Order: sequence, then structure tokens, then C-alpha cells
Amino acid sequence: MGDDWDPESAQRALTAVVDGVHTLRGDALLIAGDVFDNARISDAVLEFFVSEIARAVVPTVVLPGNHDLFDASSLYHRSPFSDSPDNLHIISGTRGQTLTFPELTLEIWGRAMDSHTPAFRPLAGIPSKRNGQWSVAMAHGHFHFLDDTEERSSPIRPHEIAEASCDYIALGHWERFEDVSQNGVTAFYSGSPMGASPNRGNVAVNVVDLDPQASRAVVVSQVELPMAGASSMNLPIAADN
Ligand SMILES: [Mn+2]
Repeated sequence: MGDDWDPESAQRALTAVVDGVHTLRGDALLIAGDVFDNARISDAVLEFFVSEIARAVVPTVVLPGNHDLFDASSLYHRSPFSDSPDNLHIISGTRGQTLTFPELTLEIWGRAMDSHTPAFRPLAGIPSKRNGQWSVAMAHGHFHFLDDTEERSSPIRPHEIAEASCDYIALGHWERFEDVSQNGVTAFYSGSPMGASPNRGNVAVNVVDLDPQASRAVVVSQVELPMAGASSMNLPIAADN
């Protein structure tokens, strides 16, 4: 949100995601970083975001990413967040932080990014012990496939996912949907809502079902949701530039 390219569509995309929480009867909403484009965006954008999250009602966890770092000049320190709704939880621990939601028997761990460098490891410090609850991690960074030897900022290595002691890892940073599960640990990029949907006028989100009764306890599916007011008239079309 708050980019120069198409800020209005980004707002409608957020509205579609929040509507989707209700239509899909979600228990929690996880936003895995870069929901905001940069630290200079206006308070009006932040106020819109906060009001939409209030409308979501369910616990909503926001992990800062490289576009919305949790550093000294972070937008998360600004006034729209000082009186934010009870259901909005911003991960602020730059060495890792666990949030607990007893009503959902759910724990969510994440590490807020304070600098986007090769030294920042999004999954470093993840707890090694579980607490008898659903355990979800959030991480914002670049997954290194085995043949990817480039040094990147905020790297996530396959073995870090394979060794993680949790039911699900919600990943952010990539625009696209991607399954990077390792050794039985389920980990997906959702992609950005607009970037991950193949259909103009829709957004795409990952729906994660945690069900102890099911044959597979963790089931992830990509679901498309309509953006209100979307039409080919007001969606960006490839233009001269
Ligand atoms: Mn990013």
C-alpha cells in the first residue's frame, strides 16, 4: 500500500482480503511483510489500513518486511498505530517474538526486520520447543533453492525450514505463490494479493487449515477473492513508459 504506481487498487485489494476473512470464516489474518511500500507514505494510508484491520475483527498479525522495516524511523511508530484496534498485533521483536492466542490454541512467532542485509536471518531464533499448541512462524525473506548460491539479503535456507519446530511457516517477500515446504514442514509464500492472482480484478490469498481431525493436519490452498469495483476500466493496462 502507498506505492506511487496504483495506490487505489492496493486499498481495494486490502478491502477484498478483509472481506475474505469474513466470507471464508477465517480465525486469524497473517500479513507476512511489505504491506506498506515505504516509510514515507501518508498517515491517511496508515489510518485506512488500521480501520480495515478493525473491520477484520479476528486477530491480525503483521510482520514488518524490508519495505516497512521495524527500525528507529519505522512507520509502525507513527500515530495511526498508537491507538490501534485490539485485534491488530505488530511483531516488533527484532530478535524474535512469540504471540499467543489461547482462544485459538495458537502461537505465532516472527522476527521483525530492522535491516535488509545478508546478516539478517528471518528464521534465526525460532523456538526449538513446542508448547502443545498450534505453532506458526512468519518470516520475510528470500528462500534459497539448493542451486541458488548468490548472496542475498534476508536469506532463508532449506535446512532452516526443514528443522523448524512448527506446523506452518507463512513467508513473505516474493510476489508469487510458491510452496517451499521441506522435510514435512509446510512453508508457503502467499505472494502479494494482487501479484499472486492470475486474474485481473481478483486478489489471491493463502488459506491455511489447521485441523487435528483431518488426515493431513495442515492444508494450504490458494484462494481468489473478488476486488470490489474492479473492472478493466480502472485496472492498470500495459502503457507506454
Ligand atoms: Mn520484501
